[in-house]
Amino acid sequence: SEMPSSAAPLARLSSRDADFDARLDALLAWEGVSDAEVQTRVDEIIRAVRREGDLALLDCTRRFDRLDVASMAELTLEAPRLAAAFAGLPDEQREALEAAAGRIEAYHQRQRGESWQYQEADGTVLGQKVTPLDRVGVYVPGGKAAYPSSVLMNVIPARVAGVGEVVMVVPTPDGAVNELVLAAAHVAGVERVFTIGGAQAVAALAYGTESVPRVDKIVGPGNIYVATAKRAVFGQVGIDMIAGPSEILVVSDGGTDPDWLAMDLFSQAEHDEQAQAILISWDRAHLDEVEASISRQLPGMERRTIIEASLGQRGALIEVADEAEALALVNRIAPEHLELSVAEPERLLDGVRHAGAIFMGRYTAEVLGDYCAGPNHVLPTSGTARFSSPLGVYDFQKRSSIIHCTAEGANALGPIASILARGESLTAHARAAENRIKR
Ligand code: HSO
Ligand code: ZN
Repeated sequence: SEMPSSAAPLARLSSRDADFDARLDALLAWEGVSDAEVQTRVDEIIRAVRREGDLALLDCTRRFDRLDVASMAELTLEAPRLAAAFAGLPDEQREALEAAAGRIEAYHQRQRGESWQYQEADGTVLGQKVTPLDRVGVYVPGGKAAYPSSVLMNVIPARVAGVGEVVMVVPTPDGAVNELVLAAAHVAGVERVFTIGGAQAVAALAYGTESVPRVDKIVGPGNIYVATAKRAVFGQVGIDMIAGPSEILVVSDGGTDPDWLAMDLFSQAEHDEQAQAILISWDRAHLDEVEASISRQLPGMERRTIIEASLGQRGALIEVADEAEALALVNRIAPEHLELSVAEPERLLDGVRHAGAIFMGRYTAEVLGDYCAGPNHVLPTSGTARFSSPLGVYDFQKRSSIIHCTAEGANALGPIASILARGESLTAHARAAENRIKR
């Protein structure tokens, strides 16, 4: 059947509609990636990499990336090659990358967790020692979803945490290298890049091969093979969260230019067909204006087909009764990005409990946070802002607890430990504690 060109570009909902809850739930529904067939293939690839190391990597790269090389040396890029990629960029791109990296670093410096200690009355010193991970692997997708900005966002917090070595993997299908990605790796301080991808790259980072060093944590987005492989190696190494499609939720009081809001919605929608862009307002005439602006601006967009699919499947303009209802909806959706496009965003902020990143006021377009404001753009999606946080320095640090008992401290704690140990029938525990009780 043919779609009339005047068809609404996205759904209109009102909180007064009888079927509002059901429609909203349908709109928000997102099934995480899991596919039995992909799982099987990923398990095979992981097994091959564990067994054959570099040979398996070369074989997978030949099969999946159509890139036939004789050794891993040809798939390894060292610091001078990354520096050359940076040097080869136009001035304006070099300056923009450095400006963004500077702001991102300054913001993340404030996230550094510090070690601490305190003393109990019995003289025992207790503390927490913070240490960075030794080595981290950053996955960067190839092809159309290769974002240099994501290189900065994944690598800089690791560097600020003090991670010893950051290695990057990025597939180069048919040998096509993305110079901007390599330049961003240089700016962010990546030591080495391997031009491998997919489940094989994840397996190599998790277990190590002759040429790829084993890392302690793997971060960065990827397709279903990469996500499935990350889940499979979790436990062997740490992983970051597994991101769903990108989302934006805008709350507008009606005072922001509808053309600005339409473009803010487009800016998330253009990421991919599954991306979600939603606008909430209590001003119906304003929603009409935004809808008209969307229809007017859409035909001129380069990524029109993607935006159209995204808005058509998962986008919505939602009318609510008032500010309080808007806030309740925000917390129910727990969006990745929240734009408070209102006159007094500070007043609404108090009521926001669940959101990955909050963009305050009419001038704070999400795009500024995506690239250069300073905070991280790797954020919890699909409602996971209920329980998780933006990628940060804390994701690359771990904590060890410190206990230092004096003789007096051991004497005070000994009886307590002994009683609890005997309650668990663990007599060696009990006697180890009792040995240190003064007679
Ligand atoms: N909006 C994306 C990040 C990004 N935008 C990268 C442009 N490039 C995260 O949801
Ligand atoms: Zn974006």
